[in-house]
Order: sequence, then structure tokens, then C-alpha cells
Amino acid sequence: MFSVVLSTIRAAELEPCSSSNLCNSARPQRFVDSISKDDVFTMDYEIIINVSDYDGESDTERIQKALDDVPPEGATVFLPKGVWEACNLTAKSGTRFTGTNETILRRPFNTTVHFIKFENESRFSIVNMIFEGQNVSEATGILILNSSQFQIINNTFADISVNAVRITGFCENFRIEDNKLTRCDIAPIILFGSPGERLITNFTIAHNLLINGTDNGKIGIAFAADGTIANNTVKDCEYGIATRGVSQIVIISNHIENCLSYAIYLGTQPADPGSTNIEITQNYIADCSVGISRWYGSQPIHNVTLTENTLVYNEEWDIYADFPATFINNTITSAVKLRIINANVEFKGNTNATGHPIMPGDMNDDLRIDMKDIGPTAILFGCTPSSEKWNPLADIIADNIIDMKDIAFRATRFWSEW
Ligand SMILES: [Ca+2]
Ligand SMILES: [Ca+2]
Repeated sequence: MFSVVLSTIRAAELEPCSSSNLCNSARPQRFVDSISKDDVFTMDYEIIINVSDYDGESDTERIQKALDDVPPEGATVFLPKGVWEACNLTAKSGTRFTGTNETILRRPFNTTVHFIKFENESRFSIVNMIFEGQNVSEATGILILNSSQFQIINNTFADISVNAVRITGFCENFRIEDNKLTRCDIAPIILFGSPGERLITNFTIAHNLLINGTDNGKIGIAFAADGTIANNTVKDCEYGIATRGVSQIVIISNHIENCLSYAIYLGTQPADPGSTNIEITQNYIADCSVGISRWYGSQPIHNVTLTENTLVYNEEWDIYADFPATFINNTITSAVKLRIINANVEFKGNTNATGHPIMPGDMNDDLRIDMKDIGPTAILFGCTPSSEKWNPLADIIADNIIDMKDIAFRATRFWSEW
């Protein structure tokens, strides 16, 4: 019934490469994974289906025939080296769709539909492929809907204008790792659940490189929970890592550089409870417009901790604290790059780029908050930037007026030390 070659070669032997040489040149330390490798790393199917063995009037038809022949027990669908022009493919559970790292799947110019879709499937992977989007306007990449136990590993995505990798609906237990996305715009990696629910859970996005996505290029995580975003590099894009309505998320050891706007933002939106339990640790953020901010939305944000991050040389602000958070042992350029809008922030052990302590609220630089800080603030009560005695250091809740909020910020931290 299968018009296929059933090979005895193990799938693993078919892969010529060990791992990407494109995006793991500077791997920092390992991170705590959100999912067990055993969940998804066992897709080593015995059956090999080689697309070259199929006939058809188009590459799309040939590849689709091969994908249709994957049996319930699973198979590797192997797309040999070369250029294949195809899109609108549909694949099913148990498919390991793999190329050679020199396998190019190129978008036809006359359509914007996805290259390949998995919907309501599990135990699948997309590995070692080059997806060429040809800059077709409004054309998308790969689409995964309501699926579980999958991985997208060691692929290249180039010139894809919308959502190179789109994961939406109920999805869980998956990894997006070691991919390179170049000149991909409009959220090249996007996880999108549903407002008010965390439909997307248990995922790892790691060791990916996003570069030159200047029109909304970013890693976007919306309405998702229990995920790790680690060791990615986002460079020369519009944003870095964007979240909207997320829970139990770890953002660790990412490198975000030279982005046009926010490096990390924590947006919220109506009809969603907001964001909670977010750990942002050991990231390097430089030369963006703003290092970190909520940016938009007014739903609650709870339990955000930033630890040991380096946020430097960002044009407007390194930290724009318009959300409640705890900042521990971070490095920023200088005190003027920190702006506090939300009073529910705590700072401990932070420094500027030369190692000098930064302690918001400390007027006299003695690294403690006491009457020596409250007194001078009280004397300036009512001052605005047009006042002769104006001192921006006193305006710790940065709203251009020295008032009870600035005094209360210090009073509630009385005797606290750097
Ligand atoms: Ca002081
Ligand atoms: Ca103020």
C-alpha cells in the first residue's frame, strides 16, 4: 500500500550534521529546561520515506504524497538536498520532516499560505530545513495548531514576512531550538494562546538566532505558561522578547542587541488576568531603545524578578519600571537610565556600568534610606522641573512633581540598605 522505500537505515544516521553551525557560536551556560527531553527527543522513527521516490506534477504534490504515507507508528520523511518549491503542505502525527541542511523549501511567488501545517497532531518534528520565503508580502512560514510533543530544530528561515514559526491554539510540550531566522518580520517566532487562558504550555525556546527583522521582528509569547526562553540571540530587529499575558516564564541568558524599540516588554491586555511569576535572569541587553518595560496594557503584573541582568547603553532607558518588580544585582549604564513609574519596585545590589551602586531613593549616596533622604525630599515638596530648586533625584516616582509619592517611597524603605 505504501509506494515507498522502507529503509532499514536508522533515521539518526541520515542526518549529516551534529547541530547548527549558524547560531550556537557563543553558548552561555546551560539553563533549566521547562520540559523533559524524554517527552520529545525520542522521535527516531525506523521507517524512512524519501520524497525523491515520489512522482507528481509539482514539488508540492510530491512532498504531500510522501507526507500522506506516514504510517501511524511514525516515519521520517526525508527531503534530499536541493531546491523544492512548495507550500500548503499538511502533515500528521509521527512525522519527522527532515532535510540535510542544504535542503531548500522555497515559497512559490503566487501564494501567501504557510509552507507546512500540523493541526491536532503529536510526536512530530521539523529538522535541518531551509525555508525561503522570497519576501512575498504577507506570506507566512510554518503553522502549528492544537498540537503536542513536537520540535522545530536546526532550521533556517529567511525572508519570511509574517510569523515564520506560528504556534497557536492548545499546544504543549515542544521545543524550538537552534534555528536561524534572518530578515523575517512580524513576530518570526510567535506563540499565541487565547486571552484569559494559557492554552500554550510547557515549552522551550532556546539557542535561536533572530537577525535583521526590522519590521516587528521578535520572539513573541502571548497567553502561554510554563516556558523557558533561553540563550537566544536577537540582533538588529525591532524588538527582542515580547510577552503578553503569561505565567511561569523564565527568560534567561538571552542576548538582545541593537533593536529599534523595546528589548523585553511585558504587555497585558483586557479580558486576561495579566502576567505573573516571571524570572528574567542573566540576560545581556544593549543598544536598544528601551531595555525593559511593560510598555502597554493595565492588567495586573505580579511577581516579576530581574536578577543579574546587564542592561546597558540603551538609548532612552535601560529600565523603565512601569510595572511592579524586584531588581537584584543588575547592571545598568547609569542612574539616569532608570525611570520608576510604579512605586511597587524593590532594588537590591544593583550597580552602574562602572560598578558604582545604584540605590533609587538614596539622595546623599550613603547607600541607605533614612531621614537624610526624606528631609531633602520634603523640603522640595511641590517642586516641578520649572522650580528653581528642582532636583530630579528627589522625583523618584518620575512624574515631574515632588509630592507624597516621592516621600512615601523613601519612608516605606526607611533603614533599607543597598
Ligand atoms: Ca541616603
Ligand atoms: Ca514624583
